[in-house]
Amino acid sequence: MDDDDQIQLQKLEQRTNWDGWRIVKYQGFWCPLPFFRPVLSAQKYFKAKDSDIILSSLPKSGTTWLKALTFSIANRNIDTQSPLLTCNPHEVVPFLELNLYLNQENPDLEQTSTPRILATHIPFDSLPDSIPNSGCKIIYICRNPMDQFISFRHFSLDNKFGEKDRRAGPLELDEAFDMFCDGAHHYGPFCEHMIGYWNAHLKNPDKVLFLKYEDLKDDIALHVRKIAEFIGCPFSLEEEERGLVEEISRVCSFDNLKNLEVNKNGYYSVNGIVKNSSYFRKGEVGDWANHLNPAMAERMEKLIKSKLQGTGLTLHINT
Ligand code: PAP
Repeated sequence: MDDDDQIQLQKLEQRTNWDGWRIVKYQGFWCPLPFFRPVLSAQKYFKAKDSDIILSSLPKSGTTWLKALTFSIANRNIDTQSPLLTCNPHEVVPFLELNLYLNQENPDLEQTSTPRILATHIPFDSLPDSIPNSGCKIIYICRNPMDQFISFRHFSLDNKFGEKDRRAGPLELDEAFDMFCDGAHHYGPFCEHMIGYWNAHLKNPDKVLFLKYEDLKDDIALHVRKIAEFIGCPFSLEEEERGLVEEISRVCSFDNLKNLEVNKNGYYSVNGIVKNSSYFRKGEVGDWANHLNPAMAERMEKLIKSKLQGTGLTLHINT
């Protein structure tokens, strides 16, 4: 981080997230401190190409699944040659701020094969300018915030992920939920994150595809076709007839990915070591009900209702 960035950081509000990570409020969102400098670098240096596909999400909203699907759809390689059989989807589709810009200020991304499929958790309004301003495509996925919160809680507590950056022990569930509802969490506030991409989708649906985890769970084949059309490579009649849509859906399914050797016993490096298995916990809709009480759910429902009022965005929160 150069001196200007240091000075900027010193002026920003900081808090400790419920999991012990420091988070810093930057451009209206809570950026995990270890990714602050990488976010600045990505904003400064990343040059999107018209052919790029950017996958965006809040953590634990279906990113891993979306990476596997988009990679398979764009490359049509789901046979024995697919890298997904031997690599975690996060290795196949890197994040801007968590991988590419983490250790390098301005990495050379020119050699990456086309289309470049890259991911980020950065909110729409804070994306590097070249993303909204180029012809590249953005695919956003969101999820019931209660499931997302519970998923993140398991992930963060089960892993040594970012241990060196944790400044405190984790808070109890109810205190953590309070912070989450207040929007103080990784890349939060969650409603604003979703609304940013939702408005961008409404403004330009050919540029931003807006997906919901629960809808993919409900009908994956429909969404595989939708993603293919959106990125400009719809399935041909021949591909449809040989069952490619179903095969991509199967290869990228929770059960298939979870049971691959690499995802059972492998590790992924992102500001620390993460067990690949922790990206495949339950993969269900509505697991929040096993952890949050009805009063918490009611609070969340009210919050979402008031925040999303007038936006036209609805979430699957009662399933
Ligand atoms: P990330 O943001 O850290 O990459 P992300 O992939 O968005 O995480 O979220 C992980 C969640 O997606 C986990 O949910 P859970 O904790 O409620 O189980 C994980 O199980 C789920 N998941 C991962 N892969 C798939 C898949 N192929 N199909 C459905 N759900 C999946």
